[in-house]
Amino acid sequence: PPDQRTPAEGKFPANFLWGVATSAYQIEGATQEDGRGPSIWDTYSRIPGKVLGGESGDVACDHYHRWASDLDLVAGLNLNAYRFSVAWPRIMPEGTGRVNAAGLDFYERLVDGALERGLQPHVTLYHWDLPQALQDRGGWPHPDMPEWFTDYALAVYGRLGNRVASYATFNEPWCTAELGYHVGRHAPGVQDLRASLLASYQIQLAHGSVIRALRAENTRAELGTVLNLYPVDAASGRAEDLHAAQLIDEKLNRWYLDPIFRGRFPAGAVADYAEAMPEIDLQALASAQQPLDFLGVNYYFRQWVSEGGASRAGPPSPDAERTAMGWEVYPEGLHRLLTDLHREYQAPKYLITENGAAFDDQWNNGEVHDEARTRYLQGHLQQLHRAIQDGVPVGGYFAWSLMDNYEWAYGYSKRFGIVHVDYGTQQRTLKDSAKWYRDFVRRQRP
Ligand code: PNW
Repeated sequence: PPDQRTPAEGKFPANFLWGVATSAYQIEGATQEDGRGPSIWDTYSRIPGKVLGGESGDVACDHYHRWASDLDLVAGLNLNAYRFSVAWPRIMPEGTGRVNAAGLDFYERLVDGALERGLQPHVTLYHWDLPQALQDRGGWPHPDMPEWFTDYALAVYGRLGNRVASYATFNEPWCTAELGYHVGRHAPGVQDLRASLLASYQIQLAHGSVIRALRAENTRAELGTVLNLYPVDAASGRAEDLHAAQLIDEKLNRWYLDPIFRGRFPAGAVADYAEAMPEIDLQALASAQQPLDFLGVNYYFRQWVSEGGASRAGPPSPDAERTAMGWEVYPEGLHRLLTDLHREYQAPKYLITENGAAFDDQWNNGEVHDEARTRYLQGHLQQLHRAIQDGVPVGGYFAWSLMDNYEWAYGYSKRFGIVHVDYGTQQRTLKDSAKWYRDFVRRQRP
């Protein structure tokens, strides 16, 4: 790999967490094993036309069988933390009631395996794989979801307990509500704004309920949640564009931040949604505001907004570098996002729970020279360092992702890994970006 030690490479705090992130459905495979029940992604991926190439997570990276060597890979990168998610359908195949011990066994092996290798386990309780049985009863808009989710969370906590360093309730609830229940580009594929607003409301209550339930257990693990957040820019200085940008900021960012930090939805978005708003008790959102130990931030790109709405493409800088997803590469956005966020909400701590990029990698004789991804990581780490220097309490960074995996509606066509996966043989190959990250972390850690 090219020499990457920049003169600007600063020192991160001594106890900083260096990790990689994954999620269950995207890597595990083994969807029929050890009593796992079906999830909404097993169902959705089989609907013709929904997922590119009709691909599913049936096999994915076969991580369910390769977890031990995958943890070796993580440890080999000099990291000290690993973020993964627990699949609800493995723990409760019917969504509620009966607990499947074999499912808990798997995550217990994974947690102990991580600890043995010096990796702090960071668990996400919900990363989009809802048990199909619960979707059959209505899914996230259902008023009993907070209670069902809490039962599930307590089953996970009951087994993994304080061996886990942190529990996040949700990964990117915007994606669940908006992509899953409004535009229908994610499972369960519903297209109904009212249902999506109701889903986001029940998710907030479910978050609050789980945090309260785990606090009542006197857990020593840190508790938080994970949001996908974006700096928002108006496409021009026109009043219409500025107004549209403000509204998008409320619908995308603050719709998820305000309930957990202030116990309410942002007023501008509520007013704009008026016609579609379901009959809900907005006062009850107060219960979503529970003291958190950390906020997980997933940062990928910024939103450019004009009167017509948001677009990830963005008119004003057509020359900006883009990833294979079409997402603008904008490292300064991470500094901007964190400093703005901290000014507004003052979370006690932030974890960068995801940051990374898909590029069209070329595997060649056991090497992948992914210079663009290496530059991406380096640029974002530099901006993260600046944010810390400017006083934002960031405790860790998790690159998305450990390895190429099932990129939802894009199937296996988009590769976010710092480790390459050959899906024919399941062979793992460190890309240059993984080697760069490994060496960077080595220079950081004592
Ligand atoms: C996140 N968007 O998803 C997820 O947490 C990961 O599971 C996923 O693989 C990763 O980012 C890369 O996509 C997102 O449209 C999906 O803005 C969509 C968006 C953002 C994040």
